[in-house]
Amino acid sequence: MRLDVVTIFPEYLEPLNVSLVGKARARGQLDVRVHDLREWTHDKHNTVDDTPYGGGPGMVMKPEPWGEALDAIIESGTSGTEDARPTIVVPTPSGEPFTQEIAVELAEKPWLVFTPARYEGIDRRVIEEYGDHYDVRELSIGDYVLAGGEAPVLVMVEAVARLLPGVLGNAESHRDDSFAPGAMADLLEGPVYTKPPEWRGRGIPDVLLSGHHGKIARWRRDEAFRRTTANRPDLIERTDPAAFDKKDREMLSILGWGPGEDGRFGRVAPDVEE
Ligand code: 6GU
Repeated sequence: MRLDVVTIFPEYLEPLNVSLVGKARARGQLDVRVHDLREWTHDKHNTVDDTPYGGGPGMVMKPEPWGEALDAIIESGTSGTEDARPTIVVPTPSGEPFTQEIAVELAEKPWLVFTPARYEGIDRRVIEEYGDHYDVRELSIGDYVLAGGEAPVLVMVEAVARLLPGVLGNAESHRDDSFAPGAMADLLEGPVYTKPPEWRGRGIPDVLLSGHHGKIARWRRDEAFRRTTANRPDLIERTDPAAFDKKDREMLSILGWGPGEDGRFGRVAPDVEE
């Protein structure tokens, strides 16, 4: 997969040299190119922003440098044939929420171009212009406001890169990811433990030492229900109740959850402490 990032802070993307993404690059599984937007300015001060039409606070990123940058990068991707078209990812707090499902979709693309902006964002005409010719995805990483899209790019690239074949080492490892699409239910993963068996007087749950794989799997699922009901009740509420077996329903009942009028599960008793 090829990844291009256009930014006025190339050094902000240094973490792409580290850890999982850095190793994928070193192995040739990822071709990452970080570009300085100011290379496509022509004035003495390398201006990338200007005041907003209509007034108001802050500055808006000018369309011309983005247009020249994107044209040059797209042109560098060979002939302009159908499959040489990148997907353009525009990080913005006004975008569609970035989810595991979108990470899976993006991981199937051969080429992503990220356009992290500073200030109040990029002149709308840039998104419209490239949206007419390319797949443009405006994505937000959550309900809070950051000073720029660079940190969101790091987030999205890591979420996508770990899904690429051969990057994580163990293909099985994705299957149980919380939020894995098509999972039986969207459950958060429960607690994990390793050696030593006792630390500061704290042991580990006996079942994990039992060697009984069936009981261990059941315990893990029960713990997943504990965590999910406590931290993300919305994930249980939106799950098709057909995904819950008899043992799931028993656990949910212990946690104070049961089916409502429509069969979907909701809290029917006061919250149970973790
Ligand atoms: Cl993608 N950008 C900025 N600036 N803030 C955000 C965001 C993106 N997602 C959540 N907050």
